[in-house]
Amino acid sequence: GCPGKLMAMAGQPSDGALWSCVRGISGGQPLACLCSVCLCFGRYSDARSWRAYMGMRVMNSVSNAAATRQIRRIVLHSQYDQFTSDYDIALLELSAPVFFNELVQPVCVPASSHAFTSGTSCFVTGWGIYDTNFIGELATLLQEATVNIISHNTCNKMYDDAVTPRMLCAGNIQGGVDACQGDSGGPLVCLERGRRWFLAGIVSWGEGCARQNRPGVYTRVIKFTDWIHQQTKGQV
Ligand code: 4AZ
Repeated sequence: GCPGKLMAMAGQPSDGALWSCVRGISGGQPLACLCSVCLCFGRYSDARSWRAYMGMRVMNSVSNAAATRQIRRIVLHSQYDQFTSDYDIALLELSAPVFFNELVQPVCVPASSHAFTSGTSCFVTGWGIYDTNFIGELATLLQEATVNIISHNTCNKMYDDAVTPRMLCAGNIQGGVDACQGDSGGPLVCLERGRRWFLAGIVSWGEGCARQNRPGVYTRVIKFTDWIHQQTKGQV
């Protein structure tokens, strides 16, 4: 699981994830604060009905969360398309800063010029369906899977050109490893230069789960770097 791998960085305030990245804090696998619009915030867009629970490993064990915050603001991407899943991203602004510790860590937002190389092994985490033989069965403990970045061209061939420039594919061409239903909105993170964790993608869609030639499709975060900075106006 992800939290157990995190390195301790006690007491650093989160007044800027980029600040933290610059300082090289991201030593472990973090939880992402970006979310996909899919199923989530379009239908339930009232910020008052949401909470952010951080540093959790057991699903829904909210009383064990390392930190809890109310949500001040939800920013949906205005170009989100529910039919194609294009622009599948939303931002949640926390009501108050959080202090980083061994369970709560920031993740770097990649520069828009950042290239996540095809073939690189990255990690996706979530409490979604973990066995396609038990459809509907969610995980109790946070799960982590290793998935490889797949080139845009290769992926578009497998998906009949449904993969837009705002999407990034990762998985295992042979099948067997993937994100699945319930993982949506979760982070696809890559350790770059053995040093810092970057948010390469956000779980978005795929044809089934873990099928051969049907890799997971993620929101391509580098396409939203400028949008993220605009929406957060230097707060991040
Ligand atoms: C979903 O429905 C979903 N195999 C998420 C990820 C994938 C497929 C479906 C990728 O939330």
